[in-house]
Amino acid sequence: MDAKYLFDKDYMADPSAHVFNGKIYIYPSHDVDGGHSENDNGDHFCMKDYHVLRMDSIEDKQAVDCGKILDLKDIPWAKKQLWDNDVVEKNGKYYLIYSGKDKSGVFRLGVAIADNPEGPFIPEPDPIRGSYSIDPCMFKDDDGAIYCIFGGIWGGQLQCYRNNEMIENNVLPKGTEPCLCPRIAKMTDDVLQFAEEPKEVAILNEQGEPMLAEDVHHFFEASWIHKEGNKYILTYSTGDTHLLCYAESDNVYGPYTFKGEWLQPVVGWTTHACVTMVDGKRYLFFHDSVPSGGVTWLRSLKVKSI
Ligand code: FUB
Repeated sequence: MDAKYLFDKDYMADPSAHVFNGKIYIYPSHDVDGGHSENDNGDHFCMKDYHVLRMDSIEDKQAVDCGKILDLKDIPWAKKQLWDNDVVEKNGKYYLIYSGKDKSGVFRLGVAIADNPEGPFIPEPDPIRGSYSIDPCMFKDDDGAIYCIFGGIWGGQLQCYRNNEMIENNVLPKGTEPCLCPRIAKMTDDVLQFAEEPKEVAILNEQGEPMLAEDVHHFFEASWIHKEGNKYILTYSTGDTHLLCYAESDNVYGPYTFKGEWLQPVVGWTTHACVTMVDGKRYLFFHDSVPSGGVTWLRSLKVKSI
């Protein structure tokens, strides 16, 4: 399938797509124009709610908006910037994990729960204990274990943490230092907390050496794990080099070895995608800013087969 836009009624981005009950559900960020100028902190991404979109078939011309499923004003701990989210199903309940800034301006991850994939989702009163940064992906392994993979640098604040502790020194690795990599933590049985301290997921280059900060394929944000056979495949964005890459591992915790690029730079600063199997075929759900005329914070959803 060639690339097609999925939803022309509104600006949405950062898709997480899943097949639930035979239908395709897409959980995007809901872009808005909040009047902020573009900066490295990402203040121009000032989203205030989430919607879920549905497709009965991947051949549908457009996805249907099932409506708002969570609003910033209903989340007791969050103050602003509802960024990327993902949903995982367990025992007939649906858990939406999302990133948002708390009242002190620190990104945390929150959980909201629903009885069906179309919500509404009821938020937990507090963020996940020990959570930080952005872009959670909820990966359910074949044995039912659920993992949260997360993290993003610059405005995503990952560089402000070492060994899961917030550090004073907000400095990124440079040049020949290894790049910062995403974090992973297994979730508790009730999917409400981390069951373990998050660990760094190593990404190696094609030579099996740690991916360097200066490498065009360095990790930036938007991690997504899916599994094909026994291989775990990590998709991620390189941010300031604007590529969408993938790396493979035999172990969900990594290390992951770089294998290639899913996408060349799109129109708009960010690139962010998920890989979802639908009817046995692999699809890339992603976004670009073509319909808004290149406005980085007003993005539109797309899908194509890969
Ligand atoms: O949507 C806000 C941020 O932009 C996401 O968290 C990043 O992955 C980038 O797409």
